[in-house]
Amino acid sequence: MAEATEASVPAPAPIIAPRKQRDLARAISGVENGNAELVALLAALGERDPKLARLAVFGITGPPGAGKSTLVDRLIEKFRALSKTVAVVAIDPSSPFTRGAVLGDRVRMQRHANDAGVFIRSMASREGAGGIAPATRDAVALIEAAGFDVCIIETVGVGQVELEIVAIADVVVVVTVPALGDSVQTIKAGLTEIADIFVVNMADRPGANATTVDLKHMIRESARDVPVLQTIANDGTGIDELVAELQRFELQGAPSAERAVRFEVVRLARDLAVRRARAALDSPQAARSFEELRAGTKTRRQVVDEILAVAREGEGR
Ligand SMILES: Nc1nc2c(ncn2[C@@H]2O[C@H](COP(=O)(O)OP(=O)(O)O)[C@@H](O)[C@H]2O)c(=O)[nH]1
Ligand SMILES: [Mg+2]
Repeated sequence: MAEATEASVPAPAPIIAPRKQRDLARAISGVENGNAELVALLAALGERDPKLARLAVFGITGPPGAGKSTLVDRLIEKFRALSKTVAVVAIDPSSPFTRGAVLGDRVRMQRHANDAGVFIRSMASREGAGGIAPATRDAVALIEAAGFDVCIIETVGVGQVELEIVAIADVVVVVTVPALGDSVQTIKAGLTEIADIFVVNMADRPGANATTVDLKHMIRESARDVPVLQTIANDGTGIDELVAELQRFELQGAPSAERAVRFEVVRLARDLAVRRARAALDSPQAARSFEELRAGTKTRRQVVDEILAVAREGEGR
């Protein structure tokens, strides 16, 4: 009896102090604007300590209009019901210069705006300049420092952006919709590689089962164990199953860690190579080579090789 009485008293919903929310929003603006001091501070704090890290980071990606934001809204609701605080970072690749909200997303998630256990932030992506990576990674570090339990990153599945999500998220969910034609050609090959979970949203539309079967077939070929779920984000159908899968992955202890490291190594190596090439282009040797190019005493190929040689000098270090 006593137990029943205790169980009937609802636990207070966990929140993040409004002051902290405001500070978090400011700090994220700081890293977005490249505040050097803040970025250095973050670097000093280091990566997430695997022993301390308790923030679960879920990436949700897929084509525009697939229902990602609607799904995220449902996930917020479920995680709140599980007494978890939730931060959402919506990456908007369509407007590289506008800070602030993607209007539709804001409207869809607005009902959580007064919940102090929820933090919602839109960030611009910087396609061509490292994509989402630097500022988003810092934002996630800040969200973790603020003490959130769950972070959901929504990205539109176009270009490089969705590939970079794997370097940040513990679990990547690829959202798709029933194919209009007779196959799932709409799913880009790259997306099957990064998906930990596939969601066929808009399962209320015709073709959902065929698309699910097609996806399962594709996955069987790739020999990876990727669950394929159906959801109707509009009415909440299938969301419990999605949350269960997300939590199952979480319990396994970030199986995507090795994959994240692989992506990160490639990304950092690329950045390093670009920095060296730029430095080589500004070197005295390059100035001499350009001089000879103008004078017509060296070919373009020779000049490229000379400058590349300068870039390579630093390789051993
Ligand atoms: N019929 C149907 N419509 C949906 C479903 N999920 C989302 N939508 C609608 O699809 C539109 C795009 O959703 P949105 O969440 O903004 O997609 P996003 O661009 O992927 O973030 C909205 O009008 C939603 O109401 C669903 O499961 N079934
Ligand atoms: Mg959206």
